[in-house]
Amino acid sequence: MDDRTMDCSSSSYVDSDHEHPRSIVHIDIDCFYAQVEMLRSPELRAVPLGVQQKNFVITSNYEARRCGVHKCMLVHDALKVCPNLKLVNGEDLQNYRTASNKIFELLLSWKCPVEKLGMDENFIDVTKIVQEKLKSVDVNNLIVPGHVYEEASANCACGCHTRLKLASQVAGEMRQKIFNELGFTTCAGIAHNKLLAKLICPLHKPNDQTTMFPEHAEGFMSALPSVRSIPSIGSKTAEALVSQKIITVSDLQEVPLDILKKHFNSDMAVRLKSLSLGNDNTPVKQSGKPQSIGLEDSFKTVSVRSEVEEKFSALLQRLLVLVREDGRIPVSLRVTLRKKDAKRLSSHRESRQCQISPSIFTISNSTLAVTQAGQQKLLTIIMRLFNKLIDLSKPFHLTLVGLAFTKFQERMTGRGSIVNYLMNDISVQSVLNLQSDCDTSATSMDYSAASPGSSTTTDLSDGEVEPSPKKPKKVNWIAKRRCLSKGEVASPSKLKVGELRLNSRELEKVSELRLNSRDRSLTPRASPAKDNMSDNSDTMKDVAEGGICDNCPSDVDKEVFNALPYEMQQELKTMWKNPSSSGVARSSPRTMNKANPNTILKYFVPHK
Ligand code: DCP
Ligand code: MG
Ligand code: MG
Repeated sequence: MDDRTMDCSSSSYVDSDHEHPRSIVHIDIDCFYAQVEMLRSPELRAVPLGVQQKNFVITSNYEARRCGVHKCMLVHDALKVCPNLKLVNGEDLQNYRTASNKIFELLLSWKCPVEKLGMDENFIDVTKIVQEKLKSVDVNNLIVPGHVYEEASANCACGCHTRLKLASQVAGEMRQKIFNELGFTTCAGIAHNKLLAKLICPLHKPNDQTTMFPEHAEGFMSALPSVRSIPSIGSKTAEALVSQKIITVSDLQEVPLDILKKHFNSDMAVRLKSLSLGNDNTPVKQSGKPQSIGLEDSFKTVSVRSEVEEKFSALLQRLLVLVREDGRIPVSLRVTLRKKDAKRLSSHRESRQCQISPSIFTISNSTLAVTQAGQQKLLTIIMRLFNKLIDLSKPFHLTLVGLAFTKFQERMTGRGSIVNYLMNDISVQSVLNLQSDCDTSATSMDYSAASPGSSTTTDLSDGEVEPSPKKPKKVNWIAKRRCLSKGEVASPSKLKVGELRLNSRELEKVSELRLNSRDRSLTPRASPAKDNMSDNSDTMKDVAEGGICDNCPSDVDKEVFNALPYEMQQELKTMWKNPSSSGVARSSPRTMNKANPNTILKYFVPHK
């Protein structure tokens, strides 16, 4: 099949004036949860398998489907049609999420936009890859893997047939790689837009793919039985359409736009019409990390506080696993309840959220973690939010509890981040723990405190939220330094190696350092005349206040220096006295080469 048009030079293919310029792949994993279970326990491959949540078989392997078990079937009914159905519990979504993320990450390796849709679907815009391929392939002999939806009737002048054939090959490569590296079989749809790619994806299930050329779009759409078959038409829009006797997609194709505009706003009417004809210009939006990470548990009814606490505790355990995988530090927590209204015989949801201290979380070996005490603290916060939502003096009936972390503090990583320094150098942890330890007790020097009992305790009693991490209290460095300076200098031996707590206030201290360095540079860079440190006496002078910064260079911000822990001050002093001994010349930190150690000095650089 040669669909090469007369003017299909390579360059004309990439012309954005093309009528059908894009090549979109939609990939859906076959019987996703069931495949995850079969990959974990290969013996399940040979038997009809159902994945159970509550009383439902939410999915099943194809062996079970052949026996008549279908998605979202009642367990009772599934066992009737398939008595030897093996059931596994699928209520813990952790393994499914992990698999989903691995598939997404693998697709990213093609370096084109990937949009994740739910757990087991991804859109990939392969337009650019196809453009590249066009430069090197013989377009006369292209083989299309899998199926083609109807044979191509006529060549499209824009050259899309060739592009879609190449896109189909890319889809085949992607599916093969997913199988080779992760073991999952998949289906794919290949078309010139997202709508069609998604709709044709399941036409040949399992483990196959389907390509559609644009001229078949309208005919394909007209055969869809219900307007709900169009993914972006939700229940409310469908209801509104049905109320106008627009039931099938064919009805929608035929109804005059003017009539539609009487019932929907103009943009919506045009969009509905367009979708019915198989047109969809929405881009593949690169997926990032989710805005919130949450879990819910529904049940018949819970009316006792202690039971609610148990539910939340179990939910929290599972949620923390997800947060650890995500890697971001949560700073906001939301509690959701579904209350049964006995009078109205209906249920409704209510939520309450509050900010939480990032210091509840620890980073150990680059992994986010929460200590037992931290977990207890979170549970306390959760139950306080619960108390705000429920009047405990009256009976209550809940049918769902939910927990979600809704805002996150990005962990600062990368070569330029001070976190690198902090993560590598034990002594710096005292800086980070300074505030909470001082606040807790002036004598407490237990820096192992990934510190449950520290001042980071979320106090919801007053206005129910902690001070916002975005607007931290101004930290009085001098006061904190005093807390440390009573001969109770932070001892590295008391620090837990690798455990690092960064909260926003602590990070702000770091930025304060940087800000100060901008105005009164700690580095001699701003003071070229003092670059030569061979004669310390010229460049250092005593500081009366506190008697701490003796022999500091004159261009050093004393306040900042005094607020540093003892070890760090010593390190700095040693370097100032003898720059070569530490391998860090007292020239600009920016000029340090790779051989130089990771030192706090390199973070004292004025921002440009
Ligand atoms: N799922 C769910 N609840 C539903 C439908 C699905 O929890 N009502 C879960 C189980 C599925 C997964 O989402 O494995 C993906 O949904 P799909 O619709 O893609 O179904 P499958 O991947 O299981 O099967 P298929 O081979 O038809 O894609
Ligand atoms: Mg699927
Ligand atoms: Mg799916």
